[in-house]
Amino acid sequence: MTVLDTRTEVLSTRYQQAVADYWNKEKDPVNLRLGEVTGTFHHHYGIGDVDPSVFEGPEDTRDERIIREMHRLETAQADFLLDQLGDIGPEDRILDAGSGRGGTSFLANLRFGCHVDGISISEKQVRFANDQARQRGVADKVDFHFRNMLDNGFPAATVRAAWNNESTMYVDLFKLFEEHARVLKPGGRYVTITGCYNDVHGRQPSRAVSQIDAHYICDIHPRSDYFAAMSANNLVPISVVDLTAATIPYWELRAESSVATGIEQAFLTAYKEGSFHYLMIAADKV
Ligand code: GPP
Ligand code: MG
Repeated sequence: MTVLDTRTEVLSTRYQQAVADYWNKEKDPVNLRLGEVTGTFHHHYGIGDVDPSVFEGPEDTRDERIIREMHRLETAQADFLLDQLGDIGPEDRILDAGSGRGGTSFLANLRFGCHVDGISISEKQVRFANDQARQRGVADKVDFHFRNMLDNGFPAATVRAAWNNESTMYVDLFKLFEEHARVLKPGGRYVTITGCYNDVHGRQPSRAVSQIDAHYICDIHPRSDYFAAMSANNLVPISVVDLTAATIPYWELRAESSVATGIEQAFLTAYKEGSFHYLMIAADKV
């Protein structure tokens, strides 16, 4: 099969190709410089309070301290997601849908010692993450694939836990949860951390949420869609945590950092006006 055939097979619409192009080109310091702090590259935001000592000390290393702190808060977010996965043993297989440069997958393998499969529609991210797996000496346990999360190719009922760490806003949730429900074992756990818009604010996204959509070419879902799509696919929520207040300090720090990308004020406006939440939802497959 040629590379072109593979690409057409994985990316079934022009929209998906455009999203893949975005992530194939992306090399923002906000992701690469933070990743270089510990060698674990994240594609999600942070949670928790900012340590005020980053604002003290010599001026010439202030930026470096802020970068380290942002990375610490992003790692705390991934740790919080992994806390929700339940009992995972070394023999289990778990699935990272929308795995980016691999950060959450590597932390999962470190914590549980189990096999982790990551999938991404960006060939470049898959290559980067597989290079990382080799450098870390875990290529036999952590494996990244150029695949579509709506058609992930794994056998039915083989996965103990699956998650989306800020990647559900690119896909139809009903199709996504149907595919997760197919591969999860009975009693398996699904977890997402996501930005979703507040149904109480109105039936359409706010201006600030629309700006976030335009920035990442994504389509942020209303909160209600998550529960409707889970319910339609035998995924029963067990825990919901509103992380909005916990992520605001990260965005305030990011807004004044040297690696701000220009989307910071839209996130701060959306969170503070209540049109948008940062939510963790965990569900069991029944
Ligand atoms: C990935 O993080 C971000 C997204 C997939 C965008 C949508 C997320 C929402 C919660 C709405 P990233 O670390 O690649 O983004 P950035 O480059 O801005 O840090
Ligand atoms: Mg980032």
